[in-house]
Amino acid sequence: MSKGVFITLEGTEGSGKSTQLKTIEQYLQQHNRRYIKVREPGGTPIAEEIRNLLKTPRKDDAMCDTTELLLMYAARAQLVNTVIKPAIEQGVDVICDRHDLSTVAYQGGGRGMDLGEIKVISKVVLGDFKPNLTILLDIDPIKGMQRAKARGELDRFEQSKMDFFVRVRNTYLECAKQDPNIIKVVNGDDTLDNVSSHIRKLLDNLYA
Ligand code: T5A
Repeated sequence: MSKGVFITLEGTEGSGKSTQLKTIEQYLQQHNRRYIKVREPGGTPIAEEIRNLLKTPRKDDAMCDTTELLLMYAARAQLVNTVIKPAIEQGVDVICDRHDLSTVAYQGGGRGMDLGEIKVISKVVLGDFKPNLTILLDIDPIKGMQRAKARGELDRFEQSKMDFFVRVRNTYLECAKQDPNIIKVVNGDDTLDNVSSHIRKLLDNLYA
């Protein structure tokens, strides 16, 4: 039996990842692929509890950067080992809303944590496991945050200052330059139809 394909969606807040996840689902349904969809941080009961810890702002105990980093990887270890890898082994495709590249962009670029140290932890958690395709939805973070704000209350990350999101975006784009075979940049500021059609072309190439 052939293995499943691992597709990840990345981008700053409001870039349209959740929206475009539906495009990928439709594509996989039309092509009779078996698939599951998950999100990071989260995707299992334990990892969803960690997600709550990570996203909830609290005044009594501000989370330090190292805790944030290690919680991201704790959630990822749980999801990858108990859900993603078993699915892929059984020939089921996996669509994941955010994955390891988010840590490089947010904790590395955004928080300014040491990228070499992040790589070491990533290696411990993931080994050589990586996506077959990463779709990076790129948008000016000012526009992305306007979309996110229109949805209502902001979480702990969304309360960050704009220069944080600018660093996150720049790190994403730098990573895409370094790994152009896997990370494909899509303009997230285009019309919904154009973004979807770009993603469908990327999927045509992936499954060709
Ligand atoms: N994080 C995560 C880290 O710091 N390190 C890590 O390792 C990981 C894994 C997760 C947070 O955790 C951080 C990053 C995040 O801050 P989350 O709730 O999962 O939190 O946050 P996001 O993934 O950023 O989710 P968002 O919902 O904010 O962004 P999306 O999914 O990219 O945006 P989406 O699709 O919900 O769209 C937002 C709005 O824009 C509209 C949609 O209808 C929606 O209203 N929209 C468009 N409007 C016009 N034109 C388009 N092309 C549009 N596309 C979408």
